[in-house]
Amino acid sequence: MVVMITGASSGFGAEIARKFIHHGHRVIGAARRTDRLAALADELGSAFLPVELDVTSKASIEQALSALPPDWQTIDVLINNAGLALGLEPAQAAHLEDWETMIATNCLGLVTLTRMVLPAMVARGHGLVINMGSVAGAYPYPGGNVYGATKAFVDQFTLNLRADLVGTGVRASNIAPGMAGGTEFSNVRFKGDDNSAANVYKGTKALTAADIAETAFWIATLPEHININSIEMMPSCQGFSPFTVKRDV
Ligand code: NDP
Ligand code: 8X3
Repeated sequence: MVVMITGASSGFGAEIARKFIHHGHRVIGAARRTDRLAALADELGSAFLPVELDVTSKASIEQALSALPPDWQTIDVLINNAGLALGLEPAQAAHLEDWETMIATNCLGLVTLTRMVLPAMVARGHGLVINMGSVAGAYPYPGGNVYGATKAFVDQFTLNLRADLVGTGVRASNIAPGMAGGTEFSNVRFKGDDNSAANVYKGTKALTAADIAETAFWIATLPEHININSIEMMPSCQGFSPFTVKRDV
């Protein structure tokens, strides 16, 4: 299979690339940081094709897809993994630019690339789109405001893809992980405040990128008559918040 993975320069994306390549598949690894992609290419060899891509730019997506070498143009699996959370402030204090970047990356970037890759999958009667959602798309938490809303979008977009693609041979799945450590997610969220980022995982046994890679690989290697619509997964140490109750006492 040829698997295109966005956000392959770090975290889940890099580990998903390793997983598929170790099982004999080829991976187009896309991200903005080409130095990271080059290091991964050194590690993984010719089965890994590094591609510079900014999902927030339609022109960048078009350029990346049109520049694929002929024997890499048949994308069997698209894994829309690139994404980010920025900030944890309450809505009334959050930065609008952070909200714009999250929507541009997690929503607009994901649908743009999907729209460009889908027609060839449908024409071939074969393909799979895996979108990276989050438990934040299903459960609210303080400061989750727009990040959670973008992941709810990813969840519903995936289900609506299913509605459109039924009978075409093209499948769509949403993976919604809870807290996962060992990636740059929290470093990005806290904008380089690595102490705050590390504190998120203190005393926990969080999910790992390898756990997510295992799940993505499982979904992609099931027989084609099976479509996993959505998988929600958490580390055993994570649960649900109680409702907030403001009492006037
Ligand atoms: P990382 O920060 O380690 O990886 C994020 C990846 O997204 C990087 O490779 C980054 O590459 C890429 N990316 C960000 N913006 C863009 C862009 N504009 N264009 C192309 N690539 C971009 O985080 P994770 O691996 O933890 O997260 C991966 C996905 O999983 C995200 O969608 C995240 O929301 C989701 N998720 C994470 C969880 C967690 O707890 N870690 C839990 C649930 C979901 P580069 O900067 O080089 O462009
Ligand atoms: C990442 C998990 O709980 O930080 O999507 O939102 S969480």
